[in-house]
Amino acid sequence: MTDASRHTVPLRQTWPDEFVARYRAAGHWRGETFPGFLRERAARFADSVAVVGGDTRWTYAQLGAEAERIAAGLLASGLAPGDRVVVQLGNIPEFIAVVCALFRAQLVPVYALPAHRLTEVAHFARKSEASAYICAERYETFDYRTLARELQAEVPAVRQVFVVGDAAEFVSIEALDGPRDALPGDPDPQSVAFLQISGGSTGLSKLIPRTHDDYIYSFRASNALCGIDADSVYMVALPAAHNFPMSSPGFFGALYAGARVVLSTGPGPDAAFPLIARERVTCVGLVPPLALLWADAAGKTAHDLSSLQVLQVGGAKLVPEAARRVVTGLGCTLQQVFGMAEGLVNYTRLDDADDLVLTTQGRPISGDDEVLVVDDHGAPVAEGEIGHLLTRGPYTIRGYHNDDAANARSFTDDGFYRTGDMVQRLPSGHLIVQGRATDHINRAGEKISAEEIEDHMLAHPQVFDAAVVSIPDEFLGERSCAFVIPGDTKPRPAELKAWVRGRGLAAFKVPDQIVFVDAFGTTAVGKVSRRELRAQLRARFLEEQKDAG
Ligand code: OOB
Repeated sequence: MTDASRHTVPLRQTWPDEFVARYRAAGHWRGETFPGFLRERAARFADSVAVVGGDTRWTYAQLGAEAERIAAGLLASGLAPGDRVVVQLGNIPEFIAVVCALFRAQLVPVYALPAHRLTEVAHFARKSEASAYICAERYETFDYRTLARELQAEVPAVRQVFVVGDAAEFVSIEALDGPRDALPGDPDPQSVAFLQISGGSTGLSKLIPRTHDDYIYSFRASNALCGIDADSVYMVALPAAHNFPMSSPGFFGALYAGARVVLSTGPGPDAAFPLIARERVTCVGLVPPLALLWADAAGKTAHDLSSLQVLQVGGAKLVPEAARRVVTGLGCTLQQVFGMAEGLVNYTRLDDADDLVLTTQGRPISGDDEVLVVDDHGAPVAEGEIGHLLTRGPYTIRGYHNDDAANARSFTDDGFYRTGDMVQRLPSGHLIVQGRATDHINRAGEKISAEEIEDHMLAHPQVFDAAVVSIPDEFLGERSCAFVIPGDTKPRPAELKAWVRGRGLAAFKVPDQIVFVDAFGTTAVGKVSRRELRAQLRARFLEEQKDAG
């Protein structure tokens, strides 16, 4: 069956012809594809260790064979090239094998994080028109087979479920097999390889179609900037489905280089340090709160961390003082990473002067990354002033999947992506992130849309109105606080938190704090936007705290 007949919305990510020509001529887009490069590495690095996780240790040849078996099995079980498959797996080797298999079969992964629950997973499945769901029997004590049943009840188009581990009534990934000659050839390098999930600054997460050419460029170029080669050992400590540990340089960068990927099931020192010592890990990416935790624990641990060369920190702002603590605590090279699943990634360079590394979030990967810093009306700000960051380039999308409203909002007429971030640009091109223009909470790198959580809270019968804002938090960077005007009877905070969780959402979206207020008390004349309202509530709250403290 062709893609067109199974799906109402085709997968597409296109750049105007002149940009395609430019990115090709510059050597950014080389016509490489995921199945193409993975097959080549399986042969070239056959006996090198590719993936380590739990009790598993796969060489490149073994990873390649696993991917072929699973790919053939998925097609034999009725999936067809072009079908979209929601993948929700934790940091286990099977995650990598499954994703490589999907590429091999020209099936399109849609990445969910392990923390996502029914509401989110169902949204991804609907929006992508997914035909299948792949999960693990269990990860961090949660049984995903239960979620699979609920998902199929809610989105019947998800006809098949494949499970790593005990599959119950579903199909076991371990048992999959099929004829290798049914596997397709290599895809068009400009076709969409997968759908990544956006941080979701307004409402629900959007789906981000990334092409083979553009994504491979992003991690090939990242390898050079992060010092990754065949001798590197790259650790995935953050959730592997996130863009940062996937491609900046991530496990794909590592596999591209013939390096070793080590999966840590937990991001904390307890799980990661013994693995670093055992596998001689050279590079790892963390969010700021974890980096601080690691820096603190490094001074007390008996594990040998001397192999660590580069510690990358990104996903949320690392303030200079925290950066200093990280450098002192871990004694390796710090690299700040400011990226987004939509594309643009900035790195401090490994040989940048200390003050740039400590105080900036780096500069773009590519000479062809166009960066504009503009005022509220879209006019460029003066050099060094703070403004909105807009960008377009060889690995930044031109549009979301199946979302006209978001596309109208998030892209300019000439194809720049409105990142929502407020930045300052130094003459060297380095960017300092100074905040953002959109109302989301960046909770230790997890992005939470204020609007999405307000919607769920408003559905509670005893909530008259709710506004969710970010509050600075010493450990998380930001935490979420919901201001609630109760209805006739005031619910207990714990009840409201349980309510949000009960709506089938990731636990990180449950408000950290709930503050009841009688009214939002907007003194401004006339209609106040939600954005202004949130800003007022946040300001008043912080003021009151200052007075109290
Ligand atoms: C990464 O990707 P997303 O899609 O989860 O979130 C993107 C947003 C950015 O627009 C920015 O608001 C924030 O996360 N952010 C940072 C930051 N890195 C990301 N804010 C301040 N300082 C930083 N270093 O988070 C992501 C994707 C690829 C690589 C690294 C991070």
